[in-house]
Amino acid sequence: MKKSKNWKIINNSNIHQLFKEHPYNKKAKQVTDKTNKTLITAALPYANGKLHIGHIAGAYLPADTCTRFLRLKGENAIFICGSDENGVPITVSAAKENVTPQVIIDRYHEINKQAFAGMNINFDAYHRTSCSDHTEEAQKFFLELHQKGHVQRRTTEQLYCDSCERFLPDRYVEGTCYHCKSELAKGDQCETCGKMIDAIKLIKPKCAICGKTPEVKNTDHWFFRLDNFEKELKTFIEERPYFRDNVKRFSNGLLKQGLIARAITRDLSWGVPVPLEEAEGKVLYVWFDAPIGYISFTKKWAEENTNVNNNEWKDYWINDNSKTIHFIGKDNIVFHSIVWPAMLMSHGGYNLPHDVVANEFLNIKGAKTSTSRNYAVWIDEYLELFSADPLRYYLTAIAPEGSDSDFSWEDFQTRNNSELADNLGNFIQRNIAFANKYFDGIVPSAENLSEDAKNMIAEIEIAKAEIEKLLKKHQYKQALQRVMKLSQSGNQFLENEKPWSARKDNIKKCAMAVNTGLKVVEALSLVMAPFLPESSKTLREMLNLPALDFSAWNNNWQLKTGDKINKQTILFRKFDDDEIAVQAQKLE
Ligand code: B3M
Ligand code: ZN
Repeated sequence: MKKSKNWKIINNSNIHQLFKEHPYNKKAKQVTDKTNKTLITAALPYANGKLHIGHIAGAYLPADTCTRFLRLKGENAIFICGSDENGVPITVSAAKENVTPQVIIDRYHEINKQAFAGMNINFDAYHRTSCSDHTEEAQKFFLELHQKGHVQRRTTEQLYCDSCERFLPDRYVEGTCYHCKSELAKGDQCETCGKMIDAIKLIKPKCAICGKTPEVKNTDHWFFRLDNFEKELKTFIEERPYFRDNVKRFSNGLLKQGLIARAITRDLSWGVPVPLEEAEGKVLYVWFDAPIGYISFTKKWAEENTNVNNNEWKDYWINDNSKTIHFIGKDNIVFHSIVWPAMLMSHGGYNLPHDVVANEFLNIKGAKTSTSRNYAVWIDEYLELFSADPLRYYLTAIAPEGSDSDFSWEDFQTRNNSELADNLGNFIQRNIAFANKYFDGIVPSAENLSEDAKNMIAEIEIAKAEIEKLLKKHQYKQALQRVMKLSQSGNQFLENEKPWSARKDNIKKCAMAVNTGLKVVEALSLVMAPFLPESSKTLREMLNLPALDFSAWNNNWQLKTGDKINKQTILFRKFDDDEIAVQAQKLE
């Protein structure tokens, strides 16, 4: 049994910066509160390496944008995540560095937490699956399934390396994929085609530690009877027609092949020990214990953020009015739309996932990011030179929502300079500068609205409604495009009204234009907030408006004629060629 650690409980200082007054600071009711709740999760990153832009674009950024939007809408939403600290990749890294797995997970849990905070990806809880409370939760979950007869012991053939004197589960064996012939296949999944691998069938298998050819030996493992849930899973998928196409395609593909029982234990010393006497020396397969982290971390959140009865976790997991939305990358689809729901069905009592929002992959200049070849843009390195919002903007603007997409430093520079700075930043700057320069920073009155102004004010409501609709459908890329289109219309409005020349001969017309322009600026400070939280916060200060708080999306516009606003500051600086060239060079 892994010794229980007296882990320092992760402090929760990084609760959403936008909503200091977190709705959960209100005294939670003694009984669980059955109102609508939404639990947002993002795939638990392995604490085995640093985060790069592919991770952020894949799951964490859309999940954060979603949570921010739901809170602005007055939804009780919490964002739960944490480090995935079991599993073979960590022990392989530890062996290669000649350190303990604990050293690896402590290092990367901390680095990743900092990187998320630096990107303003704010979880309500960011825990770790090496904590004893997760171990106990996973063991309890396993015993429940075992007791219900959905876990079966079988003698299996496994690859064994006699020079390392150990069985070779999952990543401990590499070889050529028998589906697509790629040489990047591991013992559990092929990195190229994403298909599940039966290690015994690998072509030219070799031990990942010493490179020798392994032999086949018998060993007992416990299998989850996934096949028992085929019918329920078909219904589960059919009842979720709003699933993205990639989730439906992968899930229906697997269901058509027919489900088989899957081994959920491994011959490893690192991980959640299998809580059965006869399973000495075996641990739960990491993909069995990791999703249970969604539950154990929610419990931890309730302990740390609500009042003593700690029942609030049930508001999310045992409540017909609540929804769970899992954000993942496409390589995790099968685990989240088939295996995890079957585990929940088998356990019984818990809500099934309402949605599984899977992004495709983000490539760099047409090639797959590769940690091993250091072909990546690392978040910690990015944050040393740039702020979060330009990257949040760009990764949403090119999000791989329906197909793989491509990052390049040159495109990042172009879009920051021509869209963030020249469109959004410029529009905001001009309006605030006009109010300060022509009207001493006082919002001027708007009499005799021109046709343009009436249309502009109408477009504010139209744009806000369209953005809301797109966000509810997890179409973040299009929602952001609609934000930018509103700003573009604002710029066009100024070009038509020309307040800079109207001020000379028709100050009332100038005042009407500036008043209208400031209304668009206030609307932008709201609709940009889920995407660009830092810039929205700065803009609200410029407008001398209160910070956006819980359910601000439902409030009336606040800026009034006669209000005093502050001086403009630069929201988005332009990136020059050589600072970008230095970054692009690193990838060569
Ligand atoms: N640790 C990360 C990955 O496969 C994996 C996700 C677990 S979510 C429960 O990229
Ligand atoms: Zn070996």
